[in-house]
Amino acid sequence: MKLMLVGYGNVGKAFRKLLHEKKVKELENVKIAGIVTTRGLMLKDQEEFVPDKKVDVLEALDEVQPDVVVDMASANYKTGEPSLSLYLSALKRGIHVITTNKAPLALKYKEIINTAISHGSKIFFQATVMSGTPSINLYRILPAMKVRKIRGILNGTTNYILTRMSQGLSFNEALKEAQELGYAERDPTLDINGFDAAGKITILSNVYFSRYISINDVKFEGIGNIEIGDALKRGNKIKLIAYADEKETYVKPAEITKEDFLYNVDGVNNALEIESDIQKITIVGPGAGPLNAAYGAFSDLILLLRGEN
Ligand code: 80F
Repeated sequence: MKLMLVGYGNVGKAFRKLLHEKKVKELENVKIAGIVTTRGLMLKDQEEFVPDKKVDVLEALDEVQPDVVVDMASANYKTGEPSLSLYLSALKRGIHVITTNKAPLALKYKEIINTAISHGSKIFFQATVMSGTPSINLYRILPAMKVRKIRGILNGTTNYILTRMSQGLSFNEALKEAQELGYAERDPTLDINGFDAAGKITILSNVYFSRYISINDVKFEGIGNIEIGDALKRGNKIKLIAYADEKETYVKPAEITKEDFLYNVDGVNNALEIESDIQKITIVGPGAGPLNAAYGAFSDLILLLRGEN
């Protein structure tokens, strides 16, 4: 089975490493046949990226003819391109797609899913929400549950910044740390202004409520001018909260009291609270980080090879 990796930054490199280091039986016949970035296509599987051809992602698809595309390229929330065209083209040819890139799904979820269904191909996207902490893939194992609402912390960078600010760092110092740790988007304003969390709650709404909304339907605020001092004096914390039910979807900062389970979700951790007709489920784990995001895609690859839908 041939893989084509798209994007070879923090997450792409961690994914390649996992693929080589984890000795998993399902992966015995899997190989990387190409890696494509803005710099071109490399047809070898080696750590140092040295492009063999100056082609874009669609040309690379023709050149490599993979069985699976693993998209770990930066998010383009304006158009979703070039990843959006890549997914549609791949899925139409029966090539499966695994992605950590939220933008195409946050913009054109319905089109992508319907293309996959009508061509018998699959798209897996656990890493787009909470990285390697199951959120999308959690839904697979909750059959027939009627979800009423979901609420959580879905951006690692902003939660890390808010936590470090409560420990005395300035906003800029905390952001710098988050960037050094590989949590932030290439353009960190996507984290700070709430866009990344809005993309994630859009994807979750589509999965958990079959709503087929786009990020353009979601109201969001970020933490750009956040003041946390007063909340801290009251013994509370500010968190960037994402919320969705069957009618409403939003992201905004909120003051959280000690009684709320989200109060103790600090640093790069993210959390999701799912309320349903059967029970309430909460899940907490790292929401960002190169290894964590790569693991989301890696676990998807194994599920795909096991024949999961
Ligand atoms: P990084 O900027 O390191 O690498 C991006 C790569 O994409 C580069 O190799 C670049 O050349 C390539 N690329 C960009 N445009 C391209 C194009 N048109 N054609 C081909 N290649 C192109 O980015 P990361 O950190 O490696 O992230 C990669 C993707 O994973 C992005 O879509 C992220 O949104 C996504 N992701 C990253 C996470 C992380 O922790 C986490 C999950 C998904 O919660 C948070 O704080 C979030 N900021 C992170 S969530 N790094």
